[in-house]
This record gives sequence, C-alpha cells and structure tokens, in this order.
Amino acid sequence: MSIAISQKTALIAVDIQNDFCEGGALPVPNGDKVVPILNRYQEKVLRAGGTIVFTRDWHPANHCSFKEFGGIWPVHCVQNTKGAQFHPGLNFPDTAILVSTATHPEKEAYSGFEGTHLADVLKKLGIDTLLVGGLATDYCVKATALDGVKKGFTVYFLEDASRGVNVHPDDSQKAIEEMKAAGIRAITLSEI
Ligand code: VGL
Ligand code: ZN
Repeated sequence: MSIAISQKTALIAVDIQNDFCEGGALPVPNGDKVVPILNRYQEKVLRAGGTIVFTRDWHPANHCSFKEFGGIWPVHCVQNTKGAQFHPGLNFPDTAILVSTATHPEKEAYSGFEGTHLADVLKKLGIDTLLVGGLATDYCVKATALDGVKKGFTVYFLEDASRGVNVHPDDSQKAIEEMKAAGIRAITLSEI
C-alpha cells in the first residue's frame, strides 16, 4: 500500500553527520548507505510541496553523554567540528529547517523535539505527517519518531533510510517494534 505525501508532509532526516558514518567517532554500521536514499526521499517530498528538516547532534565539548563526563559514548558531534558536519553527500536544500539537539552540557536529548521548537514550527506550517529516518534507529530516530506521535503527528519510519548503533545486536529490531506498537508504520522509498 502506498502513502500519499503532500504539502502537509515533513521529512525529518536525523543526524546524518560525519561522526555517525564510516571513519567517525561513533560510527553506525553502514550509516553512509542511507545518504543517497534520503536524497531520494527529499526529492519526492519537495516535489509534493512538503518540508525537509535536518536534525543534528550538536554537543558542547564537555557534554554529559561523553564517557569522561559520566556518559556512555565516546566524544562525538562536538559543535563546529568536522565530525559534527553533515555527511558531504547529503543534499541540503535552501528551504530546509535545521534543528540542533543536546546542546546543553548537562542534558542528553535523543529526540529532535526535546528542548527545541520543532513541534511548533511544523504545526505552524500545517504539517500533519512525518517521515522519520536517519541515524541511529535505536536512539535519535526512535526518540524523534515516538515524540512525533506524542505531539499528534502521523509518523512513518523510513526503514531503508535508517541504521542502528546496535550496542546489543537486536536493539534496532526492538526499536522498530516499539515504534510499531506506538502506531508508527515502517515504509520504504517505493511506498511514497
Ligand atoms: C545518537 C548516540 C549518541 C543518535 C546521538 O543520533 O542516535 N546516538 N548521540
Ligand atoms: Zn550524541
């Protein structure tokens, strides 16, 4: 079954940053593979008159999620570093909305809605449907998709445009099940 996309649709491309890709500080296995697929999603959404949103993990150098500050992750996506930049292959239309997350030293935030104005911005644009994909399935993609439902949007998870960290091997599978239980349908490019 295919999904109708329109000017009420927003694509949220989550954290397509160098540090989450091959050679980065916190590489997501096969993270780079989502880049061309997200570019295709962008084309389709723009053609339908929809909105493109990019989130980025944007930490201060002393962020609490880093091991040396009591967290669980290696230092990654530090503001204004190469690792925090978007993957060079990612298209970035002029009209896209940029959302920076987890910018406060003391606060971890995996969702693009947490501590940001994203929900209000999307509501003002008349958006009612979200297509959420990117890195990583088991952290920021999941948290953003679940928050999207809580904020009242219809949410689709882009299975072919997402990859997981998989600290435990089945983390991504569990994340997908959690999203499905919240009413989020998993789709692929051919369905829009
Ligand atoms: C993420 C781990 C740490 C993510 C961000 O973007 O999913 N994962 N920070
Ligand atoms: Zn992070």
